[in-house]
Amino acid sequence: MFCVPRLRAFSGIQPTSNSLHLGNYLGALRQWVRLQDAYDCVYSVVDLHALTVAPDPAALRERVRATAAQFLAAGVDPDKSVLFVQSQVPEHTQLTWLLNCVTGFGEASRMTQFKDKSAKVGDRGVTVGLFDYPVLMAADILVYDAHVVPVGEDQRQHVELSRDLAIRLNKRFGEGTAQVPEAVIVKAAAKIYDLQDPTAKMSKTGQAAGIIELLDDPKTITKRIKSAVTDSGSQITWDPDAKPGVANLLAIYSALTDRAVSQIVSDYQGKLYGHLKSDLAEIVVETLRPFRERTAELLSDPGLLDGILEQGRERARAIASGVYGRIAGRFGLLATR
Ligand code: AQP
Repeated sequence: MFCVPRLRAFSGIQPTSNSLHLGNYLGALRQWVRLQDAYDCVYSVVDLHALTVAPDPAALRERVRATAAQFLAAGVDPDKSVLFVQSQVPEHTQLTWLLNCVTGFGEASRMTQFKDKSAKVGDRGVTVGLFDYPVLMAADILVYDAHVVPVGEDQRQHVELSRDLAIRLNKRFGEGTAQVPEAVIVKAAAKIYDLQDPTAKMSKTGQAAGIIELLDDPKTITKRIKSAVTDSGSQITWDPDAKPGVANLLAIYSALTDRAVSQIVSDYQGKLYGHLKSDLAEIVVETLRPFRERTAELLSDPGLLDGILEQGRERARAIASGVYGRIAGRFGLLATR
């Protein structure tokens, strides 16, 4: 009997806040959990990426552990998936240098997230690290020979760059140098928007009132949803262009209940925005209640969390060192042993 090897998935989330938000959950984390039965999954707290926004060191240490606990609470299973902290696997930065040397400056300059983020921090805060972020992300993916990368829409361009670089390596150094990855983006939850500005994506570094944090208490969640910006008129209809606020609430509702938007719209015929908001608040609160409790449990047992991350580090290194050695060898670098 033939045993078909499973494909590999890689993804990561930055520890840039104490709590992840609903966009991270619906756009990424929930897909991660669903992929675990079909793929060999490698998931990372990408702390090196978080350095691009100059975090306070004590806060960063705490957030790395809090982010890992939230991965587990969402359902990442360390017996099935590799869960580790990026900076503990040095091959990520080693491969970044090799990739820097095949990435065009113009190519890196076209990354829209760099343009958005650098506009936010202004000239004095823009670092080479922020500019190089997509190349580090390409190294994260290629160093595991990942076939698929489950992410939200905002990361599509970065995964495209990873593909381009893998194809380039294969052309330059021969087929089999790098695995060409593909983004996995679930359309319905690909982009969750800010509750106060439904034209901007919900982001950890956005205004508090526009975000639903996964660790928020029920009162805060209810307040945020009830004060979400809705649009003129009172009819509940799906019209992302004319009614982006209502469309965002409907998208969240649909993603959390696995019901089609059209069904939800028809249930709310003749009802007001207030009804939709109250029901959605309850759905979000009840979905997140067990998540919040499990995260607190995990954070109260540091030994357990450290053990999981240590085991993940060893498993991640076992893969990354082999792949890095292969790619570095094709570049002409001498083997380290
Ligand atoms: N609003 C969103 N809707 C859907 N998916 C989203 N993701 C982020 N925001 C949304 C997905 O979550 C994963 C982790 O993202 P990240 O934290 O590593 O970086 P990010 O995309 O820059 O997320 P944030 O929240 O905006 O962080 P900050 O404010 O720190 O930059 C990715 O798969 C992303 O697509």
